[in-house]
Amino acid sequence: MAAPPDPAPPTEGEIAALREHLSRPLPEIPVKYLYDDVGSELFERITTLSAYYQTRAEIGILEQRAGEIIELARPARLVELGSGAGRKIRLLLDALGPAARGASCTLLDINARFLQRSIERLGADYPGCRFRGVVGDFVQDLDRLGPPGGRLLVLFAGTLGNLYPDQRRAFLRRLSAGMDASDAFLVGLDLEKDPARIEAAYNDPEGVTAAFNKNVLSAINRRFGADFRPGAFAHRAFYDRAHAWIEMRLVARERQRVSLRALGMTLDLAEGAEIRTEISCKLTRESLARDAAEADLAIAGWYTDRERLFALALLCRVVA
Ligand code: SAH
Ligand code: AVI
Repeated sequence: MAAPPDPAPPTEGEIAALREHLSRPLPEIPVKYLYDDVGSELFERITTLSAYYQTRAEIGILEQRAGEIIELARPARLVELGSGAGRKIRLLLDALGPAARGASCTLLDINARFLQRSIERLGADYPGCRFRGVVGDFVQDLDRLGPPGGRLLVLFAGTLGNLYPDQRRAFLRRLSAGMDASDAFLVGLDLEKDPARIEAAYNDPEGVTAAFNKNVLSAINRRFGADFRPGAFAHRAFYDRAHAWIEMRLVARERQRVSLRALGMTLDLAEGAEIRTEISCKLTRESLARDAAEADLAIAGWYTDRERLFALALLCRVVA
């Protein structure tokens, strides 16, 4: 895999989408822009924070139950969406045992550098397993994952929750439409819980989540020729009980005008004006089962940690 130029120039579609997001009554930045090289490194630091329980919980579940999951799914191919540093897939490869030799593993991520690095490391550590990297967007590029049959598709970390509920349902329908009865989908879910625990995970005292949030402005500056000043914004993360999601926003510390050259637009922000940069939905077994059923998927396996903070669900297609 050759690394593409950094940053890749924005496509017409990306320019139109960003313009539309920034023109909303509450301006937004699409969540995928959090993951430039700096943002991806910052996310890795978030996973080590004591307040950010999600990664520890999910790895703990995988350490205990990966064998069972593999036994149930019996995959010939692993396909991970949003693979990031590519650490968790190792627990599934380990559970495959000798079958990992001769298996194939496709990783898809929006961040080319992280993807290349994880493919190289995995290739060195799992000889005999064929690794393929796809730089792409899991919302748009599901048709680039190869043909159905014998695949265990995986989306870890609770990344499904970073889609709005209607996007989540559309994603599940599209994913399901490309699956056959021998495919399965393993998805990590951050579960509903005490809002204080959730808010603490997105307001760490170390300030890493704040840096991750503000870095999206630098990513937009580089990619779209904008002149956001990250220091002119404050991090805000709060739980919205009605939607059962936490959201991250950036709050303008002062009145300002931002120019976005590639969009041919300026954005005027009053002091205190906010930009939404992420939602992270918290789910339950019931809410997932409802969304899954609409997509002709059913829960075949449900795995949680002792505190029921996080879950992995194994979904199978229920109609041909
Ligand atoms: N799977 C890793 C990383 C999770 S962070 C873990 O469990 O720790 C979310 C990952 O999804 C990042 O690597 C980010 O680059 C990727 N990502 C976010 N939005 C994406 C999109 N629309 N398409 C593809 N990858 C995306
Ligand atoms: C990747 N995703 C599931 C993380 C989450 O918790 O929604 C991203 C993140 N945002 C702030 N901290 C971590």
